[in-house]
Amino acid sequence: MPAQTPPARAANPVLPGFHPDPSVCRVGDDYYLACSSFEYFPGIPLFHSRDLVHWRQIGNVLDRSEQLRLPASMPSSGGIYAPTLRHHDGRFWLIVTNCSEGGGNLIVTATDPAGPWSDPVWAPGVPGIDPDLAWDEDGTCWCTVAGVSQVRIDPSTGQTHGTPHKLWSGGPGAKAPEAPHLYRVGDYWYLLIAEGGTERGHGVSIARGRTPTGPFEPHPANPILTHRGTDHPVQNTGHADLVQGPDGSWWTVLLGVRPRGGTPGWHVLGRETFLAPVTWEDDWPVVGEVALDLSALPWPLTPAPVLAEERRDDFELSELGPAWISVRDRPAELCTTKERPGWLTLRARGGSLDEPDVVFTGRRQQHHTCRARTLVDPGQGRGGLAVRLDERHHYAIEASGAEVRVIARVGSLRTVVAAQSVPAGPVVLALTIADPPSPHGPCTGPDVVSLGVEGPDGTFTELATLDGRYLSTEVAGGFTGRVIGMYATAGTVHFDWFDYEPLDG
Ligand code: 6LW
Repeated sequence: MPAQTPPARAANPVLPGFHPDPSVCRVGDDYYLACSSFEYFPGIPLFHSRDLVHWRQIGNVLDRSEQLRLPASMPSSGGIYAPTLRHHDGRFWLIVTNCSEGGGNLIVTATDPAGPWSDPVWAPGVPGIDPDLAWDEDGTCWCTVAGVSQVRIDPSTGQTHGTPHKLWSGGPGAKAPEAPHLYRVGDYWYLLIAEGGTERGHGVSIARGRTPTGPFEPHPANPILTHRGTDHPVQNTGHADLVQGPDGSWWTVLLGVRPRGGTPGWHVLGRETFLAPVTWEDDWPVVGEVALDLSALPWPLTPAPVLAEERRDDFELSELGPAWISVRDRPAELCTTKERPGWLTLRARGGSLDEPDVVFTGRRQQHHTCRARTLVDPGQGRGGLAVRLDERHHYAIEASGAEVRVIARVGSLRTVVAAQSVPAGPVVLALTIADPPSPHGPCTGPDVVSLGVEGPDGTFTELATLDGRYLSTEVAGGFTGRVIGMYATAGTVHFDWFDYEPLDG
């Protein structure tokens, strides 16, 4: 099938799909951005841009097992939370929390953000999640964490000095003061935080002081950004990081979600990265609208062509591209393009999609409507194509021998929804995610997921269509979003190609 190359977007979200907790830094004309990755390996997708709108993934920060171990004991939505990415003294610094057994706060560095990144330096004295690094004028580095508290740190060793001290906890009684970032702008140090929790109450608040250690005076009208209680199509806005645009104007990256359907609204793509303008009044930042259209930015846009391999992977290369992510780990003996050239080989280790040790490799669902297909040769094994939110929430179409089956897992319920005989051998498995049928009402879900097989002439035979709400964060909980990919649950399963086609109009 020819690769689709739709025109470049100048739209928010600038990173659609499961790309939460953005942290951004500028080095000359270049921008770099990192996101959380939770239970997926490799961890922390890293993006480059020249215009803050068009981002290309140039790697993953934690792409070696020595850097990132995510044990089976770690639940989904554990793992890698909320990095801070900064450039200081000629190097990139990234601090992040690995919320899993044997984890903690860690710092990695690189001279080239595309990698390699260093092995982690652990910082056991850092007293919480969502760590930030900021250097003051004399080179002292301050690490500020959710809560909000702060400790002096030597980021090259992870050694903290002194006792952590409380800085500011947002508005009185505010839930979850977190995601702190500390900046020097003009005569003030600004402490930017998220508060209200990462759900509909999410918001951004700010305080300022004369030194990086405070005392901090809160903005009189906090939060400076929230969509709580509004009918804005972008909800849960919060977890922001500030940056200057190519023209010196100020901007923020932040996370938001796009709920769809009736009440209460379901978001299925995870928390996405948005861009919004910032102006300054009385030495306080004022966040402008989180607009869905960014075409009128005050600097030239530099759209990157959509690469064919972003839509379709023929598995011709010896390494998988950076957008492919696996659940918890990706040992070469279980996931490789080297065993059968031109194919992705997945070797099951026993676990099904219901288990933490499933062998699964996929990509984020980034469009509300889309189609994904793969040509699978199950051999003597069993494997297929799945939309995954976590172990307890996924839909799959699976091939084994001369049969394909659609399996739905929702919470504690797991059922084979449909089965059909097919000629033994390679078969094209397909799924389409579409708008829910009209008419819409208060109980209408966000979308529908159809799963089936494609014949040699391209005809799609649907085996089942399932309500997408059960693969939403509002149902499943957690911090991630849908990932669509291939898996093996028994034996060795080969995939000749995988394609992903956006259908959003
Ligand atoms: C993260 C926190 C948050 O640690 O969600 O929205 C948590 N903000 O800052 C998980 O991403």
